[in-house]
Amino acid sequence: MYEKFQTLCSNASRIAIISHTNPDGDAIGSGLALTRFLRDIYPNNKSRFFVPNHFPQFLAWADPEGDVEVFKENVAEAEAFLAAADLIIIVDFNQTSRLEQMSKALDMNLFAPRVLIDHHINPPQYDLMFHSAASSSTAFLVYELIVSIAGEEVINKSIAEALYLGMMSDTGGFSFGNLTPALYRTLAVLVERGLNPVEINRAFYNTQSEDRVRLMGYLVSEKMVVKSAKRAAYITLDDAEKEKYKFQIGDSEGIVNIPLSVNGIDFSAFMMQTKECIKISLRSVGDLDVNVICNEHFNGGGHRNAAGGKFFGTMEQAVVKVEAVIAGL
Ligand SMILES: [Mn+2]
Repeated sequence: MYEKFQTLCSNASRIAIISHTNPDGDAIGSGLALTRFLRDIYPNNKSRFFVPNHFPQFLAWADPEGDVEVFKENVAEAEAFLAAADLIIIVDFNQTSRLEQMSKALDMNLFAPRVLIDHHINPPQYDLMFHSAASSSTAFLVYELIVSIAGEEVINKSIAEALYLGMMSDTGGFSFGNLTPALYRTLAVLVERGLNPVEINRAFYNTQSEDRVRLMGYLVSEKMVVKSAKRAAYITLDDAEKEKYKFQIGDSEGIVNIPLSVNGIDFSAFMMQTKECIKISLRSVGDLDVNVICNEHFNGGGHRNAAGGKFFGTMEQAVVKVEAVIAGL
């Protein structure tokens, strides 16, 4: 499998690495790590990393060289590269429906082999797949791929930082998910290769806007509804509140996890009004499968303990629906 990946990469002159809409820390981290690695070992190939729309401001520090290309900001140029790419590597998602307009550009390219590196469940078939739903992040799968091909020595500080970003953000700072011995061994290697976790933790957690911190305080104090008897809680956020706190893309990141910090709560829902729908995020602790709940009720899915979906209707209707789900827990 690793040999086939090497053959595909060395035969390709234009490699497109792509990740999903509303890119999170794992999308940006795994994509950047792979892009930096491919540029280092195949310097004669053109490797470029595209995401459909902008990543949140609190991740800006992760891309000092501007290696993440935002499709929406330069559609013609991105389309031209994607259409003519001779290898497409898909990281941290597996349904091209998550690409919005970028999927059209991809559909134009019928000849490039497609490689998947991902940890989301139920992937369709790709030409080559590095897939494990048991992996805590896509960055961990990228790490395994890099080390299998080129060894630990090829990991420099900037690759180590990108890998760490993906691993730490998908596990809530190594507090949930599949925290395996192999993951902790990997962290040791990343530190050996130049990573300073303190620097990255500070950049990740302590670079929020004042409005965002105030929004979190408001949501916790005024908007969190706790159903102790059902060990459940939820938070809602509507357009007027988003405007009041100058909501930016990425500001909703992590809000759904807040209710889980209440003793005795192991199901959390976050509902956010958007132009299209009410976006639903669900989290759980233990055996409660929110992927199934999202599939059944909210046109979505994800993982057992973290999933998302959409509700088409008003916020009031969404709340009624979520309360009904909670009542049935
Ligand atoms: Mn991920």
